Amino acid sequence: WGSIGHQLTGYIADHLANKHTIQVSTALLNGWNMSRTTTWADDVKYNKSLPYGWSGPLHYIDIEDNPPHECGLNLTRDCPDGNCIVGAIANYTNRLDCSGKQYLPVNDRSDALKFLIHFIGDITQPLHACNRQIGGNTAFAIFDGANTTQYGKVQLHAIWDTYIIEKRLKNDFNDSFTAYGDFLVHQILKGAYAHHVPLWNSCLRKKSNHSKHDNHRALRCAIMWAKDSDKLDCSVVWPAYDADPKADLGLDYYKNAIPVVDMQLAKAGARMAALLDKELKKCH
Ligand code: DCM
Ligand code: DCM
Ligand code: DCM
Ligand code: ZN
Ligand code: ZN
Repeated sequence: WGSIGHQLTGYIADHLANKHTIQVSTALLNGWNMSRTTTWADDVKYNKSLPYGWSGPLHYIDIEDNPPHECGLNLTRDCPDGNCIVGAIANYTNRLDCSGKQYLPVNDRSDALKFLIHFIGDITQPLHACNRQIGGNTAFAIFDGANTTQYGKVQLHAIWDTYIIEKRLKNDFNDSFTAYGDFLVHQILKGAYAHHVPLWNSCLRKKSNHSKHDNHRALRCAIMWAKDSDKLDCSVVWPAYDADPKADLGLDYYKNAIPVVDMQLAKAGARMAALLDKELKKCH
C-alpha cells in the first residue's frame, strides 16, 4: 500500500489493540502510534547504502501462479529462502518475542515492530502477493484519465497501492483520513465486517503444533494471509483488467475494487491488533 493505506491499517490497529499493547508499542516506537509509524519500512528501503537498503524484497511475495487462470501459493517455489513478506512476518514476530529465552536489545525489537506493522499491511495488497508483471508494475492503465507517466498511463500496482484509496478518501470521506479510518473501525466493531473478523484472525487463536514457538504460528498465519490476497488476483484484480486494459480504471473497475480495498485494509488493521495483543502480552 501507499502511505495513506498503511496509515489507515495502523489507525485501525491503534483503535482495536488493548491498552497494554498500546503502552508497550508506544514505548517501543518512541512515543509514536502505529498509524504514524507504518510507513517507516518504505522510507528505509530506498537507499541501498542505508542499513535497511536490502529490505525491498520483504515487502511482497512473488507467487508464481498464473492469474487470472490459476491462483495458489507454494512456499517452496515462491519463497524458497524465506526472503519474502511471509518469511519477514515470521522472522520479525520472532524477533519481537519477550516470553522465551530470546530477548533482543530494544533497538532490534523496535525495528522488528516497525517492519512487522508495515508487512502485515502490505500482505493484504493483492498485487504484493503476485508475480505476474512484477506485481502489476509493468501493467499500465488509465485511471481518471491520468497522464502522469511517459506512457500516458499509470501502473496497475500503483492504482491498487494508492489511486483507489485516494479517490475513495476524496469522494466518500471528504478527504478526512480520520473519517475513513473511523468508518473502517466501525465496520469491524459493529458493521458489515463484525462477523468476518473471527475468521480473519482465526489462525492467531488456534494453538499451533509447535505452540512453544510463536514464530510457527506467525508463519502459518502469514501463509494464509498471502493465499487470501493471491485469490483476489484471480477473482478481481486481473480479470477486469484483462477484459479491457484500455478502459479507464477510475470508473467501473474502481467501483468494484472499493469493497475489496476497504476489506483488505480492515483485515490488516484487525490482524495487526490481534497479533500484537498476543505477542506483546508478556512484554513490559
Ligand atoms: N513511500 C514512502 N516513502 C518514500 C517513498 C515512497 O513512504 N520515501 C510510499 C509511497 C508509495 C509507497 O511507498 O506509494 C510505495 O511503496 P511500495 O513501493 O512498497 O508499494
Ligand atoms: N513490488 C511487488 N512485487 C514485485 C516487485 C515490487 O509487489 N515483484 C512492489 C513493491 C513496491 C512496488 O511494487 O510497492 C514498486 O516496486 P519498486 O519500488 O521496487 O519499483
Ligand atoms: N460511508 C460510506 N459507505 C457507507 C457508510 C458511510 O462510504 N456504507 C461514508 C460516507 C460518509 C462517511 O462514510 O462521508 C461517514 O459515514 P458515517 O455517516 O457512518 O459517519
Ligand atoms: Zn506496493
Ligand atoms: Zn511496503
